[in-house]
Amino acid sequence: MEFAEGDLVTGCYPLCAVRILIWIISLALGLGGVPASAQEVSSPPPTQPANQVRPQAIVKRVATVPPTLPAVPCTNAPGLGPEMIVIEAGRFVMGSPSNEAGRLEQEGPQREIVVVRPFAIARCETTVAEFRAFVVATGYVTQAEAGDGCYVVSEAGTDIEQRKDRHWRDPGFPQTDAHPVVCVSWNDAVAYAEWLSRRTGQIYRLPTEAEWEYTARAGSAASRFWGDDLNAGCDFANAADQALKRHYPTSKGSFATCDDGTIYTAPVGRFKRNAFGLSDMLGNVWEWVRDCSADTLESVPAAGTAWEGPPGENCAWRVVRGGGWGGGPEDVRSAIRGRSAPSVATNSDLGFRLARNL
Ligand SMILES: [Ca+2]
Ligand SMILES: [Ca+2]
Repeated sequence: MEFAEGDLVTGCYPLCAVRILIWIISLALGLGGVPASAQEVSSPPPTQPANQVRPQAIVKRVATVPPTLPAVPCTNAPGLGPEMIVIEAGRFVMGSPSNEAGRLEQEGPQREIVVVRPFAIARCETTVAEFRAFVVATGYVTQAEAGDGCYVVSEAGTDIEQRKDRHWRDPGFPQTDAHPVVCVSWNDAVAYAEWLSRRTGQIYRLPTEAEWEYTARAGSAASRFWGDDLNAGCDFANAADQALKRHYPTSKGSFATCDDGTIYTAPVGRFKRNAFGLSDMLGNVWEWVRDCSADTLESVPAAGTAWEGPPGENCAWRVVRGGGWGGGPEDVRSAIRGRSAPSVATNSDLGFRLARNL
């Protein structure tokens, strides 16, 4: 799978449901992973201005050696901030080795990253209910609604199409309050984070790309937190699987041979968690991160902060991570890197989760 610089598409083995840019760069050798821990906790601030609400308390998590944890539904409370896990500072190897199956060249060269600052990250993807609370409170109109709509899967499941009548309220498949919000742009996600920050007095934001991969790996150097076998992933991630294949029998492309029971999005927290206790880091929906899109990992700051692009230039692309329900299971890996324009490339398998400063 190769796409020339400037092409807007694809990642889209089965359904072309995510429009990402693929770049071609040099290969790199593997370095191995360095596990780190998720730990302790902080609480909401001791004082709270009168016009702010108190966010949900952060849940204590302790690092575990087993690579996965049982599934636990998220208890995200709309308007109060998501359930979050504190991640301690630590180091890890970012990117994929040159022999990783499904690897894209922008996933290298592998870099040792030291995440200098502890932070908290949402245990689950942002839900429809949470996003609705923002819209109700502010009257916010997403860029898909204000513009030309969301990119969704065509009826045959063989292509994607932008439809003006598709947006986060109706992406073309059933979405309850517990499902991850989709069809939101990077700008929409940032607007949501800024609103929640104002409302709670905490600093909510998108995770940096390094923070995202650090927490997605949760100490694992394998391509996925459960190992390397995509066909063994149906307990851990909602990806393109046999349920999707049955629904779109004429669709070409690769599907996991297992059945995760979900055609489109799944309610957040339904699948087994990684060792840091996080749900759906891989699969379900792709997730926006803060960073401007760097062609290689060489540009990613070694301290785990965000790369904001070349000085003095506007950032034309923002990074998306983790794969989703409609993309190929090859994309459901800790190192996968896609990118999309921050304002227009909303998609029915693209959402986000928040991080929070401590
Ligand atoms: Ca699925
Ligand atoms: Ca995800």
